[in-house]
Amino acid sequence: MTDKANIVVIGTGGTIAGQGKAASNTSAYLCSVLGIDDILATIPHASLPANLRAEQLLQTGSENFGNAHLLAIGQRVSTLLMEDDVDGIVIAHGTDTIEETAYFLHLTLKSAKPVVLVGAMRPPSAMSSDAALNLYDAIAVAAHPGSVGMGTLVVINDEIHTARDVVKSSSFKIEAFSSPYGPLGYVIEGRPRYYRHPARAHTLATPWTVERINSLPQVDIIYAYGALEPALVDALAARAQGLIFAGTGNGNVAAHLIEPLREAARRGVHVVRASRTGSGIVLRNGAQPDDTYGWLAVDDQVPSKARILLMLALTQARDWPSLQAAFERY
Ligand code: DAS
Repeated sequence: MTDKANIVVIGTGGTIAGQGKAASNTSAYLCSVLGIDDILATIPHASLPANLRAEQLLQTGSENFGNAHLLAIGQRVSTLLMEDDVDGIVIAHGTDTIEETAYFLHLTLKSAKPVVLVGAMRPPSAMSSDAALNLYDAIAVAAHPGSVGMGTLVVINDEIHTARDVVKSSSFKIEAFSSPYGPLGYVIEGRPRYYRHPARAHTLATPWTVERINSLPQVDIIYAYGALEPALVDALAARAQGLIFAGTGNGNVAAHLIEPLREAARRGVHVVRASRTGSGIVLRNGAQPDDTYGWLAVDDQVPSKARILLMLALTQARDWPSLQAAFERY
């Protein structure tokens, strides 16, 4: 027996499990090659405040993750969190869609125990790889009492981010992740320091429980540009239950796309006005009369995570006031 926290570290692939031919390969390398035991062997266990148990759940780049992957990760994490001798979970994950998996878990896990996602921008084989330090920090955060009740966290580049806000905003830099309102805290010398709490409802305070979700509805994202043709909107509206329209600026919709999107809404497709800018608010009835057109407005969420939220909201509600309330509450 020790007084260290018991942390399960789950491997799913990504750059943190990658390998290049040479130490100079910081961008050209194979992803998802190393097993979670190999990655854990690169960090000093003795100085960690945790007993570790490793588990390889997946071994693939996160760009391949569909809804079934989200559900598989969520259900496994949820099962582990119910074990009395598990105090927290770390998930080593590809960075491309880490924010989507993290937000899904943030909204559907029913536990206050810490769940921390971690990735790396350079594989362990590269010079100045961030893999080992990020993993070490993530375990330290999962083992820290201050992380209890914070929802799902993403730890990378010395920073602790809430799953709700964090986005990948660079394709190659070590400082690839940012939150529009800043991180919740930092990790220094393996010690987490918190400065803020997540303001929006998560985990125990949401109506969604991952074990009760068998499948997720089809929600697609449309990226706006001036020459976007109505045929693309029509094609997606024919198959989707929800459409996130990543409009220009503050959720603007080109004049020739208004009628196709109104028609989609008339046919029961839930259309959400969002922004392709990557940050900021899209205000209901601001740039467009959403009440008149039967559309929803995203508040401040980015399109990729608005998709996660709308899928979950649609598992329980179809009326626009409930769906709009979800964007303002979570
Ligand atoms: N292949 C990408 C992924 O798995 C890259 C990465 O992990 O950074 O998301």
